[in-house]
Amino acid sequence: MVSTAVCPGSFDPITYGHLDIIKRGAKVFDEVYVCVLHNSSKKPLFSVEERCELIREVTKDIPNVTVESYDGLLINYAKNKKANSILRGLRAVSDFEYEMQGTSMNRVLDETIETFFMMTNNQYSFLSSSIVKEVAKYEGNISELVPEAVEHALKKKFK
Ligand code: COD
Repeated sequence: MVSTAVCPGSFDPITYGHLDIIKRGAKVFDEVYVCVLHNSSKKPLFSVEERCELIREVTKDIPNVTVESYDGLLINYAKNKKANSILRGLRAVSDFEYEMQGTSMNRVLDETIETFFMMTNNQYSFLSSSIVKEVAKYEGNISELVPEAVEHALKKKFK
């Protein structure tokens, strides 16, 4: 059986923390669909198309990764792709409650799709898209936090 995972998120924008999870996921699963979805509690800086383009750019060397967006429920996207897994990253205890709620909801919607969590790489445990945007806004150095293409895109946004 082919193992197919969806790696969902807002990715506004993608950081080295996200990229680390995607790269490690691509070693574990046969196929990984990175999907940009709407998080109703967030107001994005980048459009869905911009976010997808940036993810495509920084994952272009990983052959089993496909980047798409979906306007709807994550679980429906996963079913459309015949994915048997959802892959999420965990940074700290603070992530746990949110992940627990989302995972339980998704299981109610479809109990056949399992959610897997990968612990963050220690190096990126503090890293979030929000913190990157804040540092970029005030012209701080973000070169250690995001790939070059994302750094350029952020600089352009805040010019
Ligand atoms: N290290 C490791 N992992 C990280 C790091 C880091 N430094 N930074 C982020 N991550 C992980 C996050 O823990 C998460 O697993 C993933 O990367 C994506 O993170 P974000 O912040 O870009 O994405 P979220 O959490 O906003 O994504 C939420 C969804 C958009 C997936 C969710 O809202 C959703 O499923 N929306 C569609 C509607 C739906 O189906 N709702 C019902 C289910 S909740």
